[in-house]
Amino acid sequence: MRAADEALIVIDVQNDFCPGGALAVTGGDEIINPINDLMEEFRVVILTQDWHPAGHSSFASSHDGAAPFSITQMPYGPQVLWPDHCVQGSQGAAFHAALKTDPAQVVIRKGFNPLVDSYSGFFENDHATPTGLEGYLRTRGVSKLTIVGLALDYCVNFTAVDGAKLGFEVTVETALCRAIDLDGSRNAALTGMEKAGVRLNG
Ligand code: VGL
Ligand code: ZN
Repeated sequence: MRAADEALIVIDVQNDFCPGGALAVTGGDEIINPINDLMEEFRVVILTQDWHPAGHSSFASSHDGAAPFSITQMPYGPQVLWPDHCVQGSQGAAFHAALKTDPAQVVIRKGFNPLVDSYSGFFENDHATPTGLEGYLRTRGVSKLTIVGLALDYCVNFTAVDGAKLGFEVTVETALCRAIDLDGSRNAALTGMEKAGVRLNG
């Protein structure tokens, strides 16, 4: 069993990010069984869930003529426009049926603000609006984070870098993540995480 100050954060293991989903990540379902096993080692287990209202501003379909995976400028900076995914209450937004959700004490939903995307479990993409995750972790006495899940180059990456910036000791188990890999985003994320002081394991 891990120490009481260690938390496992499982990022976005949802149907839409697994094969057959609206924003499928190659091999996204391969990491589920090992994540289930890893959850048993941790006293503090948190799941995140991408949770967008229909018509969310991060969807290409909300921007006239925009192609999925193109980039637009939002008031808070550049934003990739995604296929519609993880719409609140949809089957695509549900956790993959193979993921054991029972060991988790809390689910952090993110991306629910219609005008702002949220990759990180800690802050919306304005890098300012908190989700409450930091307070939850601190009040439970957590100082070390292990992060796994989908996608390595977006939500895992942003959560890990924000966690390190906030002063947590962060490890990403790369074998328990899969990437979207848009224009080299996987390598860029690995480099960025290392620069931020995130430990990459596996
Ligand atoms: C994610 C793109 C859009 C993720 C979420 O979970 O990495 N990526 N929404
Ligand atoms: Zn999303």
